[in-house]
Amino acid sequence: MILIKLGGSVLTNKDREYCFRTDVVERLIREIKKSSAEEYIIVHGGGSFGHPGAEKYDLNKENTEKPAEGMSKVQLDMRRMNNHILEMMLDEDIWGVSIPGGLVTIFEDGELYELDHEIFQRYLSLGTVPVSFGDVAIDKDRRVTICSGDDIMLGLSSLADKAIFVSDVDGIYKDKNLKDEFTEDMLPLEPEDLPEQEEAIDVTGGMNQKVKKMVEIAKKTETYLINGDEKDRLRKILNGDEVICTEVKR
Ligand code: IP8
Repeated sequence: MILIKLGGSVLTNKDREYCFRTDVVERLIREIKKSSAEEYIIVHGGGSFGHPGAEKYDLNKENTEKPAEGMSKVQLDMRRMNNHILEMMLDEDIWGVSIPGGLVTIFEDGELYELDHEIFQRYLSLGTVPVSFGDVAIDKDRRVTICSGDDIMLGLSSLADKAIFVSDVDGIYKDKNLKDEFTEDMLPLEPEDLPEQEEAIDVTGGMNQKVKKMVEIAKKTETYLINGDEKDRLRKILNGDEVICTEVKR
């Protein structure tokens, strides 16, 4: 099974709320369809659907003043985004089924505590493609928190043969150089290592936190970060071909 994370930065226009980069999303779905990948799970991020609301309601902080209102509104935003992606998948005859991240996870003080693998396996065995996504989730300590798509990737990593993160950059840079391989000892990244786009909205933590999670995932399965803005990279890496990317290693 291959895990594919479609990052919010590649799926949406970060400068406009609720705005899909429709051509890019459609192309990425076509690339998955045309690839040789047979069994896979798609996880998508929040981009300009999920992040503005999560930030507004402080859902990623220890205290949020309006947990119920925030949960209800941000949940709805993410489900709208997810429905749209499922519709685009249906147009390509990919039988996606929605598995909201917030309903299959429990968090403890902002960290993933538990993820229900079994539900994903059941849907896979039906021949469907589970499509999970960053969401608002229950937290044992904080009441609510944000479950990022990366948390879902981490929770599913032990089931996967490969985990592919599709972003809008070629890979991870260190000292201004794109790294073919990235290992834990290369952390932390400094501000000059980050592409300018990273300044945009991202409540689920900066690049360092993301890369730390990728290192954790790399302990369980092969882990790659690729640029989804470049045509055919997703299809090629799914086929096992070499592409410009960073492989994160334990
Ligand atoms: O974009 C965040 O998921 P991510 C989801 O994978 C929400 O970090 C609701 C902001």
